[in-house]
Amino acid sequence: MNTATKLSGFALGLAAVFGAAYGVGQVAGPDTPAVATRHDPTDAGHADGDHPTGAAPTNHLPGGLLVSDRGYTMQPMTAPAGEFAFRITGPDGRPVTRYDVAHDKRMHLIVARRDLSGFRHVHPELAADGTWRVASPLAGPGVWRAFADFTPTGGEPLTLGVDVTVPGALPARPLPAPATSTNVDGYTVTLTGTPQPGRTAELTLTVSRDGQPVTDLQPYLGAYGHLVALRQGDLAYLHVHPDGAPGDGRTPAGPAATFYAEVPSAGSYRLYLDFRHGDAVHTAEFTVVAGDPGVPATTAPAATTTPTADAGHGAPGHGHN
Ligand SMILES: [Cu+2]
Repeated sequence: MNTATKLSGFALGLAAVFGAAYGVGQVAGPDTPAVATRHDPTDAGHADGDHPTGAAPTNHLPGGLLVSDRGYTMQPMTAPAGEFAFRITGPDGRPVTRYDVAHDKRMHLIVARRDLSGFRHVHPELAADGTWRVASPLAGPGVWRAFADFTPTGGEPLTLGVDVTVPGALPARPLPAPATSTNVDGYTVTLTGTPQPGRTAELTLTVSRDGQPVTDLQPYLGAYGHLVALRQGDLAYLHVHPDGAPGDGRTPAGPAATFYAEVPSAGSYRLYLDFRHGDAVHTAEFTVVAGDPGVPATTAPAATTTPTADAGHGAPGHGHN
């Protein structure tokens, strides 16, 4: 019963990701590498001549949008209740068992619901057969996006994403309004700086508690903070790099942590700052809007279908009516 439910959820997830490839997901179980065998990395539909055969065909995309990229495929596995399991298969079709350490870990698993709620960042354990397992971070029903952020030994850093459905009612949860201050676990975190489409922007997050700056942040994943950004609409996953590292002689342990972020387009993003203090990891979340919110992220379809509809569409998220 549980297995059947999970299989169903897996197929639904693939349908959302692949659209036309739904048939593949429908017949494939999590243990069947059907996706890998249907997606030769060298032929990924790039007839436009942009990429020589065999070169990384999807380098221009933000991370996390693909379940299979450059020959590597993320495959959720059936798992006991309360556990989340997956594996990564490599260009040879076999599970990858060797990974480089990046940000202190060999695998970063990030999950969020499609509505950008429920963010978790966890670190699974690798079994000898290439299966990654972790206590399930999927906190309740909904369609979740699970991102595997890793570097296969001998390969480039990669973030793959897959949809996973947890059955049950999903209450509508609109994206929280943009804000520059938020509270979490008794801490107040403020954000200065705004992401800019197509270029690097400096973002500084400042942590205080009870009105006092926190100056004894604890290192977490090799930094005084770890920042992930997800784009509303498709959950593109953005790496955000910290400025400085603990022990480098110039990076203070708070109250501020600085990051350099480049977002690929105008639009709304949810930022998730993980920081460690009091021997616990806390996550502060912010909604930010990059660029002119009145400009649709994708202008071409609107322009061709509603050529005179430019006026009166200044509201965010409304390309046309
Ligand atoms: Cu991590």
